[in-house]
Amino acid sequence: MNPIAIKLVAVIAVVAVVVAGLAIYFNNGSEDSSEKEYRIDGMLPVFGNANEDYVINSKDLDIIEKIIDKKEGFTLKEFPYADANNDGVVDTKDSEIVKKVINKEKTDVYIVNTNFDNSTYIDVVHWPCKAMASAGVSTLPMLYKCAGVLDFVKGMALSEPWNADPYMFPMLQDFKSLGPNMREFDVDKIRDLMKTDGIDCIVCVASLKANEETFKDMGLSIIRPACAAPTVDGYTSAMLLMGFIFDTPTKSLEVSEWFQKVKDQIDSKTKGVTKTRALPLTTSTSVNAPTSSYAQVLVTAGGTFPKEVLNSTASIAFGDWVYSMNDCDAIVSLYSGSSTNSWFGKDCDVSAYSQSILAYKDTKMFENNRVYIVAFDLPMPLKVAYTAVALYPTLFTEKWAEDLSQDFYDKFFGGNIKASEINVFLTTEEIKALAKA
Ligand SMILES: [Ca+2]
Ligand SMILES: [Ca+2]
Repeated sequence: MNPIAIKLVAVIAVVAVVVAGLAIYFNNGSEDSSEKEYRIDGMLPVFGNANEDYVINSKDLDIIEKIIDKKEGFTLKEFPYADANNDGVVDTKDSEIVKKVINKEKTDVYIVNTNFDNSTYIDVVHWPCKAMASAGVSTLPMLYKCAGVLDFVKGMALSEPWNADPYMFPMLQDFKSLGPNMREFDVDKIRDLMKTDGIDCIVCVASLKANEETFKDMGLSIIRPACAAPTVDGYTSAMLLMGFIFDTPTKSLEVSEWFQKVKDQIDSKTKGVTKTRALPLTTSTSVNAPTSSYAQVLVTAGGTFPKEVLNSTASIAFGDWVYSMNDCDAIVSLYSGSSTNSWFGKDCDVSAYSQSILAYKDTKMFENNRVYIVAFDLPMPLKVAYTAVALYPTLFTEKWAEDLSQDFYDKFFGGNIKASEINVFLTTEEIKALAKA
């Protein structure tokens, strides 16, 4: 049977169901992700996903039809994501959209976009998308790689020096910038890329300024995934959104579930254990605000913050207070690599990080052998795993994180990375050796 015939059968089946008023199980063709059961803290942030799980499938259609039929317990209030076209009511327009998604037909869908400050808003996407222009913010390529959508990137807005890791992203090294910097796009360059590469969406994190409406008028969809989210919930939402946008959900589901399993291991091992209080650093001279995505990695890894910084919503400059802290157990420095000194290269020169040590080498945490450097550029699930090693060295070993990393690279990055050959985590011992050198 050819694809068109299969689609026709599916449409006829839908009609038959509406007539018979029975639930139906849809076959989504070659994609089996809607049939496998997953258990993940998080959801696909797309309207039409009425049951707020990880996919849009017949279960969502079932809920929408029950709301339309006024079945007891089925209301828009109970299922806010049932309103697929975001017009405030649930009717056949919503079921039509969900049927089109299930049958992989073009339709407009409404997604939840995340702004740079983590606030969200709803926007329309002409689904499914085929190719994207991307902002050059470093967290986006890693998001694409984890979600399995890197191949859909046809161009990027870049700032000099372009910092995409050459080991992790060789395919992104030859792009000419689509705009004046990593967050902005020139209309003419985008128009050219629409012609040459068929891009139909822009994925970004920050404001596109006045250009955003122009791009929408050109027919482009604007997508803002929560690219730095350190929680399973947030990470999953970003992963699933990217998988959904390009109608390639399987890898995004697998990677989300993988992260959930790591989080479950951390939670079960740290249950009942006094939480480690740590200072989150990314640079040598300031502490990240506990509310920031950078710092929240520590919370996902089971830690908390010392009282001196606990209530701060902005980053905090280093001062004498750091050297007189009595209630801080550890320092975790999340340190970014560079294109010329990548954490993912076997030849990574870790002495580049010795400068940051000067800031904290007179602290009690350093004296107590409780400072660590974790590669900021790691995929989020691995960053969380290594942070757990730093926070709870008696519960989690570096070998545990390394074995997890190998499993992750094998499953999601094609298996050509050897976790044992790259040095993405520095213990106090290693840091002290660096400080002496
Ligand atoms: Ca669903
Ligand atoms: Ca509606």
